[in-house]
Amino acid sequence: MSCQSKAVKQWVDEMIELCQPDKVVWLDGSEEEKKRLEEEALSTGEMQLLDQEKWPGCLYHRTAVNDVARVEGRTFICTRKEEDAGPTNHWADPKEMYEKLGAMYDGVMKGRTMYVIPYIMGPAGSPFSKVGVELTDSIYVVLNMRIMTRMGDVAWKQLGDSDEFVKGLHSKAAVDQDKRYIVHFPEDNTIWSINSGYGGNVLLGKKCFALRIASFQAKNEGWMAEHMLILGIENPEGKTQYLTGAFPSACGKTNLAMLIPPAYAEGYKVYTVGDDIAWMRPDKNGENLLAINPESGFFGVAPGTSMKSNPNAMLTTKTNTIFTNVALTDDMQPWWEDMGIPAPAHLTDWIGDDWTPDSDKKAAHPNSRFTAPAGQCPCISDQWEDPNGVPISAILFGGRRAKTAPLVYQSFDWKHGVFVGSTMASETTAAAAGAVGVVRRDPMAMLPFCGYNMGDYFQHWLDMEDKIKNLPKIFNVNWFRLDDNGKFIWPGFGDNFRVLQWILKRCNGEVDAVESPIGYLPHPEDICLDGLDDFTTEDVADLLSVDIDVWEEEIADIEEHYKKFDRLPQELTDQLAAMKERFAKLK
Ligand code: GTP
Ligand code: SPV
Ligand code: MN
Repeated sequence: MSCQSKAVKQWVDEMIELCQPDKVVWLDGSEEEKKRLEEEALSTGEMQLLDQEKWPGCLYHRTAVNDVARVEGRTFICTRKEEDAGPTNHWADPKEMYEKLGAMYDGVMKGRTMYVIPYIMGPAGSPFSKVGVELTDSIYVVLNMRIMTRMGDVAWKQLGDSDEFVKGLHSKAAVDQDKRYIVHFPEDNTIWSINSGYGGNVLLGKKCFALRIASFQAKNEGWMAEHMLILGIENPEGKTQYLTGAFPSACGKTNLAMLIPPAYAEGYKVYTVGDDIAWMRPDKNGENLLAINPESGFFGVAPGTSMKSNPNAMLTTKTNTIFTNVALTDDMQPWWEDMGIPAPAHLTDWIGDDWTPDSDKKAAHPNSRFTAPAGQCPCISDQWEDPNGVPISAILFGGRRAKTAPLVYQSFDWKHGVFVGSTMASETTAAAAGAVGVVRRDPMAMLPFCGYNMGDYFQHWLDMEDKIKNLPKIFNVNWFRLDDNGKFIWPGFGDNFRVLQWILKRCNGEVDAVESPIGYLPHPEDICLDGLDDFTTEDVADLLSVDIDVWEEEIADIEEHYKKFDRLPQELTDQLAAMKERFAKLK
């Protein structure tokens, strides 16, 4: 099967004329093709082979030192009208942007090969799924897209002769950070990316398509594209319930999606459906909200991943995985901080320099990543490729909050849940360029990923209420409260199951809760602590405390936050006023 779409062929011809590659390769997704590309990337030094006995099929790659994370300041949403991108997105006139970048793409692939990558976001044949084509001059991108998406002939088959596909153009160009642009034209289903070779900037199926373009499509078509993990929890009776969670980048989605329940929870199993992105839509009868994972791999944060913190991720990455910007041992094994393996006497760090344990720099970049096939995950759900998706019982919001947010609370209802999501905040991480550890409001973890006006996005969330009979319950979680010494209070990771269990009990009407001004809180004794030796119900009570003075500041900050939006739904302003009143009553 090759490309049957006239629209694809015509567009590829135009882009060839623009970029002037020496060679054009249409990819089919076969094993033979993969081998050929790997060999080429190894021969040029673009990739390195890891120890094939210990890490079969695994490759290593370093990006340019200036190119290690998404660049939100250089990410644009180019709608015809500026107000449709909204005040929280960078906007430029599409005509001007096409001209400006067109000049940069002019002849950029001279002396290079252009790879044509057809791919599907979503399982083949699913009514949720959508086709994209990415043109790139990077073999690294091809090999990653091969893991992260259903790539090759399967996508031409899905597309047929249709002209409905997302056009993605990528060139590393000179990897010049001053000329780096990640640009979306939602009204044209088009993405142009230039001067980067890193993750979310260049794997165009991921954040660019599956969130920015897809969120725009979803709003127009009545569904949701969200920055969410999806997991299933099977109880000892064999019943499985699913939940999704939106946490900002590097705030624990991959870890939660793969958690192993503590020993006390015998008979419970947690299954991963997705670790980063969820596409959700009501079923035909409007009974349930169904979710799929549009990706087929994990592009996960390496540092901190160990057999202790996330054994499922460690086992997933033992074979057929690409490691980017981690450190290398002298015998060609990947290494990163908190991998659970003591640092060897000598490493080559992510920059390519010599590194010893007394060095004051990190050996692996804090945003170094693994790209691993989802199917290799020991706890992958047997529903993960279900074309119809899985029904969602609960939606979690969360982030890194040192003080304010309690361990968990439940929203009063859907509208209040949308309010909770719209006010989400987190301390920034290394996943995006810029300062780390600054509190930033990141509604629904979508601020960097919404392809249209955020006010309209909130309205879209509010509108979903009438389309779903069994609405998922909405919760907020925070694994990251700190004690006075700056240490995490909550053990986190597998022990987060204790919180998930309370959440499911709430969904099933099996436990009551305490009403507070911010939502329903658990009775501290309803968070099971079996097997947690150093942790008492008083400690839980402490983690669940809602400090009135801190929340007064929080309310003032939310008021400032809301001023940033030009199309904020009245409903959310009303929700804020109602919360303020609930606090006032306590005084
Ligand atoms: P993206 O891939 O950027 O979207 O990140 P993510 O949301 O999938 O985050 P991930 O699970 O990779 O976790 C990021 C960091 O948070 C890692 O360093 C983890 O070790 C740490 N982390 C995850 N869960 C917990 C937790 O429950 N407690 C604590 N203290 N840290 C956690
Ligand atoms: C994130 O930053 O949320 C990621 C990594 O998942 S990237 O693909 O670079 O966006
Ligand atoms: Mn992410």
